Amino acid sequence: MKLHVITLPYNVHGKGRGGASGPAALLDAGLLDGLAETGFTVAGVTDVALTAEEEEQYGGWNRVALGNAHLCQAVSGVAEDEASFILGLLADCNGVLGVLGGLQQAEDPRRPKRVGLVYVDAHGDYNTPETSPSGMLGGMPVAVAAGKALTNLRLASGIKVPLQSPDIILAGMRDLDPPERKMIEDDGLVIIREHDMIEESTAFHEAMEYLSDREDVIYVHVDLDILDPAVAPAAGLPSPGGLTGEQLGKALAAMLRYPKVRALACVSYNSDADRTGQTMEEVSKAIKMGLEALRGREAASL
Ligand SMILES: [Mn+2]
Repeated sequence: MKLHVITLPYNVHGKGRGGASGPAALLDAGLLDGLAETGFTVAGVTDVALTAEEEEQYGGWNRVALGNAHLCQAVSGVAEDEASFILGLLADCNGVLGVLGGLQQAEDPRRPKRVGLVYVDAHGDYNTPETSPSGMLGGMPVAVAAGKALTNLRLASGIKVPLQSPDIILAGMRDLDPPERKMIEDDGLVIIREHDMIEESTAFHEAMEYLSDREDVIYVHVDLDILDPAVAPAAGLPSPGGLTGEQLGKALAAMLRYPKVRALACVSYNSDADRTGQTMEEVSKAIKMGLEALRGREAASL
């Protein structure tokens, strides 16, 4: 299995701050060295970068679109190689758009692939500008991917065909805004609950099998605020409750055993706020445990 790492160190605030500090910090701490020891070939690391001209453009939301356009290019280039697996280390949840776009466009942009999304997050991120209580763009990307808002951002990110409700699984969410909850229910999104993830329940596997039957390729997106802030305080938008790094790693491994899963991204690790390094430890553990499953997958396909 050839592992390609793609980083996106930009958020609405610019480069390398807050969650955008996480990708480089994880790599600097030797995340990949650890992976190589477990038998992976790390085929390359691509750091998504805006051009000098783009860096000067104003507007955080605009920068998110520019970053996602580059991310889409990077992902589609790698995804063309069937033997590749993408590990994304992204500033925040808005990066879901560029990864989906890249997977959709891989090989032949004129014939978009059917892409399924497993969205692991304490939140639903299914707000639109009209429903959002906070107005934060980071609370909207799933709704954007589904074509419910911000069409230009979606198209800039390379998602030509919006995801349909059955293409989306929301996993582990524990903190929803009321209008968001209503929209999730109205649209009938598939939900994997936290205990289903921990226990790898029948509901968990039914949802993964359904997606595997339906899609060409599946992307597992992880907002690290799925972790319990008691064990990982420097991840995303902390919300009480959630998983340990070990529980997340085990759940990710169970997801990655499904062969259609071709990409995993972890987002919103705020290295700047991780003074003790405790969050880094939990995050690294989860990523390594998750990727372990790819080894079994490779053995099974021989
Ligand atoms: Mn999120």
